[in-house]
Amino acid sequence: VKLYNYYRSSAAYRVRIALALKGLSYGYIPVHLMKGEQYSAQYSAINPQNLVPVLQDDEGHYLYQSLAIMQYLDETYPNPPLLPNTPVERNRVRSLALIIACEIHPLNNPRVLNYLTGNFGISEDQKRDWYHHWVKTGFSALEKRLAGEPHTGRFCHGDTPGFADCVLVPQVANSVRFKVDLSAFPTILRINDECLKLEAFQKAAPQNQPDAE
Ligand SMILES: N[C@@H](CCC(=O)N[C@@H](CS)C(=O)NCC(=O)O)C(=O)O
Repeated sequence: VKLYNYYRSSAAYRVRIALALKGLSYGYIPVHLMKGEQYSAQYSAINPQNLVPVLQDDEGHYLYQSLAIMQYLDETYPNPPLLPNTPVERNRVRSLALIIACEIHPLNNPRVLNYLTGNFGISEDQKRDWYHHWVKTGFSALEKRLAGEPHTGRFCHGDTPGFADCVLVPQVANSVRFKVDLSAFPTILRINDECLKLEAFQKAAPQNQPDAE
């Protein structure tokens, strides 16, 4: 199994956490996003979307999109499970993850930020405001749900780490890097702290990757 990866990519970080929670080892193939390696002919042939992560399984299949890769891992290596048992609970966990993966992360991707600065001439301050705005909008809803729903435990769903935690921790890390004030989101911060106590999350952290700068 090989993971096309970049240490600071939060989408790749999700998959690294899932792999670590499952206890799976993998080959790390760095794709330097800041140097534009995602646009090389070789990588474009692997992923026409020019994004990381891509997972290559032990039979050579390429697997795309971090949440779909996590789902694949859960189906292929069911223990420990990343998702709960009932359809209602599974919807809860997936919908928490999708608040980040669909409503925050795509708006704050480097290619989106570069398009705003490059094509519309917005300043670095405006870019920062844009980034902060979408994190705060998404995190406000996520915080309300996590703080108010009875299934929230030590982690996003109960007392074992799972699918939503794999997505929450990388978004918190990114938001801290972009200096977003997260003090209005105590439940998110508490769960993030709980996750970071675990070896799987530490192993997957950006600073512990071979291409970390
Ligand atoms: N929806 C995709 C998003 C992947 C994605 O946006 N990856 C970012 C890094 S976090 C990337 O490769 N960006 C390259 C770029 O912006 O040029 C997923 O979940 O896998």
